[in-house]
Amino acid sequence: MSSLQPAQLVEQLHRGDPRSVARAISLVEDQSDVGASIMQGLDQQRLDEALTVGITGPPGAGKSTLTGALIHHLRQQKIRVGIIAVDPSSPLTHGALLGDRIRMMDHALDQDVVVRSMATRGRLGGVCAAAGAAMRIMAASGCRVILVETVGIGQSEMDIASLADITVLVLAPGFGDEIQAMKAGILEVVDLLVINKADMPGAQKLLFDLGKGLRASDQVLQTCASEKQGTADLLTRLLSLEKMLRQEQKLQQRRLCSLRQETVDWSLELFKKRLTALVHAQHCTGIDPRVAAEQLLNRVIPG
Ligand SMILES: Nc1nc2c(ncn2[C@@H]2O[C@H](COP(=O)(O)OP(=O)(O)O)[C@@H](O)[C@H]2O)c(=O)[nH]1
Ligand SMILES: [Mg+2]
Repeated sequence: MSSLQPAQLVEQLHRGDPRSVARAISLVEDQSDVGASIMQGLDQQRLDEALTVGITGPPGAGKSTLTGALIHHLRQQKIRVGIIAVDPSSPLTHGALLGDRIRMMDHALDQDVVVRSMATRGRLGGVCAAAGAAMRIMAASGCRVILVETVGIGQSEMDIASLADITVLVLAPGFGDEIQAMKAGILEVVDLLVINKADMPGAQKLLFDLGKGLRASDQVLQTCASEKQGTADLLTRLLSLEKMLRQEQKLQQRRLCSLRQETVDWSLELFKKRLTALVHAQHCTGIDPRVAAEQLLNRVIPG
């Protein structure tokens, strides 16, 4: 497999071969030149047709369970689905967060459920860049819907989730502190708010507490993901939102915006690598680092 030419790899992933999908994503993550040429060879029509959905929210709110339910409904409709789980906190849980649940739900042998975990090892910017590529690779492999689960409610997790076409925020009763910490600004980039664990006491109070942060146009949905209650409705809403965004040309705008953001992320990633090498190769004795940085940057991007 390692000796495979980019064109062959692209051909195999276009046929839906899961190993080629995994390999292509790894090559992009490793910032290899092969990765870059793979990205240029992807079937544009499939990229256009796919829908990406970012699912974010505090740990324990039920994102993975909800993702599992969505996979179930999508597979019932014979729709091929991709799942990307981004875990910013710990490389140790690599693959475990979502993988366990997927296995539990018997999708492990299903060739039309493509799963990928991405651990950040403290470099969220890098994952941000690679996550977009992973979404496109899955789309090119025939995934009609790609779900991206991010753990956490910080700005960086939101950045990743909002690379997707549609962003869903999952909350649950009992997460009052997280919600207080998160409120400012985050609801603005969310398309759909899901109050999960609607079977638990406090769901109504949560809705009430959120009230002030919500706009009249905000879509709020209550689910009980563990019982797959309300989750088919969530899928219906996602697909009708997609339809609306396409009709109003808004999907195109969102994608353009995401591509720009990814370009910034990639530039920073590649820049950092080259810059570090350059600085270490220089004999800059006695210059204040702040001044040295300014001089160096002026050579690349005059301010
Ligand atoms: N009561 C109840 N529990 C749920 C529901 N959805 C998920 N859970 C449970 O909540 C816990 C955390 O769910 P998980 O999907 O791993 O959350 P994540 O960290 O956001 O991905 C698990 O024990 C789930 O079984 C729900 O709708 N109702
Ligand atoms: Mg999870």
